[in-house]
Amino acid sequence: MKIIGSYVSPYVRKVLACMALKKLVFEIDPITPFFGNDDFERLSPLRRIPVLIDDDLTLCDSSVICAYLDEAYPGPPLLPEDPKDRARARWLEEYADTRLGDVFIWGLFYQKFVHQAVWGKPGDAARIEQTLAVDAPAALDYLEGYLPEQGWLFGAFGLADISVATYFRNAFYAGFTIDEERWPRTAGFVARALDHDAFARFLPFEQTQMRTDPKGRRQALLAAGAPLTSETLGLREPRKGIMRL
Ligand SMILES: N[C@@H](CCC(=O)N[C@@H](CS)C(=O)NCC(=O)O)C(=O)O
Repeated sequence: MKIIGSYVSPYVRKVLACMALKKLVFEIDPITPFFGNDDFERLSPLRRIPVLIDDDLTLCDSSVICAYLDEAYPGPPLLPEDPKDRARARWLEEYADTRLGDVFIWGLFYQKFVHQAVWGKPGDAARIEQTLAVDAPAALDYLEGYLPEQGWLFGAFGLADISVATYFRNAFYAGFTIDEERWPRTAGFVARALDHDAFARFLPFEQTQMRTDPKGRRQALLAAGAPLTSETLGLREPRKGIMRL
């Protein structure tokens, strides 16, 4: 199996954590979506990561990919068994991918980090302010009512836990901290989840990816032991995405 997408993307991290739970072996082309070439665009018409290639199947979208992995491969199920809990888990996945993605990735990580790194210009300061003052606290208020004080959302560690936690790694990269007095459950849950081996095992590759520039990145990742594909769909210059930019 092949994954296309950077270790630092929360959506890629979500898929990799699910693959780790299922003990699936894969190769990865860890490109940032803005640097994808024409072949990348043929595989991912929205120019987004992650993409999964499994033999003759090419899939986009982390939720579609995780659902496929759960149905096609043995190992621990990613969703709980009870239909109501399954529905709750799917809702949390959707809430995380849509709202936490918007707040912490587009409102914060992208503005504070990616914008400068990819386009050479600072991000939108007003959007960062709105995120920190209004959007992030509202999201944390919502999560605080949902997340467990101990353990995981639905018994075993699974897709819902992964989906919520993954956005916070990027939020932390962008300097965000969770106020433990105001949101104790969320702070505890996120720390526990990001510590889980399904996330922790990829951290060295994330850190390597973050501290190297695109030119030396593949070499550095190979040296760190990342299972890279032999070919890359990456370009040297970025292209505008089609969804938002
Ligand atoms: N719904 C998609 C969202 C994926 C997504 O937005 N990925 C970001 C990277 S973190 C991306 O590729 N952005 C490029 C763009 O939107 O132009 C999923 O769950 O996979």
